[in-house]
Amino acid sequence: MAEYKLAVIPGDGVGPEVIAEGRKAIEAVVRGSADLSFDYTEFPWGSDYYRETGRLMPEDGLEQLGAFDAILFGAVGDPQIPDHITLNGLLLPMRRAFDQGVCIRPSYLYPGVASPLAGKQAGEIDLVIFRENTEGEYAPVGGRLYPGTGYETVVQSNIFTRRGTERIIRAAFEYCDRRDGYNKVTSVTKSNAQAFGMVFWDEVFREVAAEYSHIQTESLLVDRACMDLVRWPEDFDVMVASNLFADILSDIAAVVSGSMGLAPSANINPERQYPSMFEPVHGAAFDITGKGIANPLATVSAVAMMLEHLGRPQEASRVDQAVSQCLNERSVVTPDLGGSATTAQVGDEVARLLEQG
Ligand code: GGG
Repeated sequence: MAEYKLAVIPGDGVGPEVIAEGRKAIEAVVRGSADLSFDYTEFPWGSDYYRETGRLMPEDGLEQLGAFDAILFGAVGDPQIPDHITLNGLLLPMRRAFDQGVCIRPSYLYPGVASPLAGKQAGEIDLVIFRENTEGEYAPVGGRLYPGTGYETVVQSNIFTRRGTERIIRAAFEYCDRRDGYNKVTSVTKSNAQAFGMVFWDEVFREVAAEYSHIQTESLLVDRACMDLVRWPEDFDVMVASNLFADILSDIAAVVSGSMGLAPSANINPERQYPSMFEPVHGAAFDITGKGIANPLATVSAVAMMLEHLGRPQEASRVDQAVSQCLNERSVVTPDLGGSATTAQVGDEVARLLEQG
């Protein structure tokens, strides 16, 4: 019997609503499996915790999380607290402390889901974005001098290390190599303007690409990549980009594939020295918090990515199939997909499909 220790951080906004449904999917998988169990520990961290304690998580929060096999995370963000405080107090420290340098964000146009782009058929959009996840534009390096004066000076530095850059690019090629039907890796930078970090990124991309000469490669400037993701998303297999660029590109990829509510992500520590973290790409979504209409399928798909990472590919595939079937049947889908089901009804439907096999 394999028992995994799972840290669950529902977080803010719709986070607790979608995490509850992710847990239903895990429990349905466990019920259908003779040799799998999860021991959950839920942490009440996030913006309410900040209001009570002045911190998004306790001082030893990362130390506590370090003992788990994986982390399932909901969302962070609060209308009353500046976003740079919430993000830097919980989500980004986890990604950095656990060296989760490889963020994987798949986008797929499922049967039953309409793309906002005219004429796109199911399966036509099928791409995976590899996001460098611990450095780049998100590095907490900078400072502010003479605030409030006419001499106010602000520095925000991008950091690109050879280890981090090579690791994410190599992960993108390895994934492309493994995945049936994929044969192209597209690197996205802005090296015409960012003449240090991104010229370096382009060089590392060429070096790593040379080891995978059977895979097609392409280097695009980020403005061109954004245009192409909207007009020709079917042209992409794997995209690899810096922390900020890949974050933006993955939002575009999610909406052209039908909904932000379908986009999962895995924040992977490839060396498996620390727990990896699994979350929906979407944030706290204040506009729909408490209404019970958030789409939980991004979280359910993140659960599938977690099962795959934990070495349970069959269970992962069962969860993916349940998501696909739920979308294809279209009878129980949330309003973002044109339905009228609640978050809990979709979670129940996925659990039913999983149990029905
Ligand atoms: N579940 C993801 C989440 O809470 N996202 C909030 C956010 O602002 N994320 C920015 C990022 O992932 O870089």
